[in-house]
Amino acid sequence: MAEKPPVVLTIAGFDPSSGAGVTADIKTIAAHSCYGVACVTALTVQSTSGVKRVSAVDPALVSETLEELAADFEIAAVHIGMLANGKIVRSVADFLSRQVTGKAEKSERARRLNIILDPVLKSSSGRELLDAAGTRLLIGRLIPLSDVITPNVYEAAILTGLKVKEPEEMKAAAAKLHDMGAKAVVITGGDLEKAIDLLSFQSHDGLEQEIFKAERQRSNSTHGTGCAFATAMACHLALDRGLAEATLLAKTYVTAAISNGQPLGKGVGPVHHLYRMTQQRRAAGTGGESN
Ligand code: PXL
Repeated sequence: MAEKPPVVLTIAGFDPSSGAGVTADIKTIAAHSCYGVACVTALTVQSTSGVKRVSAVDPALVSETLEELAADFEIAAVHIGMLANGKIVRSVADFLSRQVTGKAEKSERARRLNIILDPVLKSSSGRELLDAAGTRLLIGRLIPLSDVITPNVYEAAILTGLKVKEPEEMKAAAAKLHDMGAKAVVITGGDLEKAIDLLSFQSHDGLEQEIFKAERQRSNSTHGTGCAFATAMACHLALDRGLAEATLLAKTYVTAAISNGQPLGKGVGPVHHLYRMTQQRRAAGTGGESN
């Protein structure tokens, strides 16, 4: 019988243009040969030209969905994206606390739950995707519960109150996030002049900080890069890869998803989450793209 794929749960908003949010995350999860399940936290009205409206889901619906999924599947990793408001953050934090305690009490063979938090605060078009109460609770409850947090430089600045642009500032912000309870931090700097990501974690030897560099790409297919990066990290951890390897592979995936982006929509187009399928079709000689 075929081996079972790891199950990756995404807790995120719905972007109907599928560049970001749960539908994009499911594509990313499928691209990594994992099985994706999703809990929707908010509906948004948006297209490639930006977010027009946000409507949060009933927090009780979020709690029930999460419990239903956890009762049915053995979840290997959780990706957390847009949460909209404080009540939803509380539902998610309560659920994850129960899961983490439950796993610790179960037999030592119970799979560990990898929790990846992408602290989504605003859309790139400037729309608020988490309210002030939500941000406070995310800091107080979700950061300490998570195994990895993946803020971009803007989110790292808001969460820490520090200026975050240069590599040295990224290192200082990561250190502050550790003081706030973060176990491992990846600050993504795709918007910087040199696309730099910083991985920071505590090891037996103390604080380890590693810079990952890539050339900044001039592309209009960048909608959903943050969601794709964090979800790819969740998949690699679900597949038992280490932190540094997961970071490198997730960065490579996002870079390729940007460079293979197709000109869809009138605004900032989506990354191509499933670019590997086209490559496989080309390699098999069955075509793929029309060009
Ligand atoms: O990229 C952040 C993001 C995450 N999740 C949803 C979004 C956005 C940005 O628009 O709409 C649902």
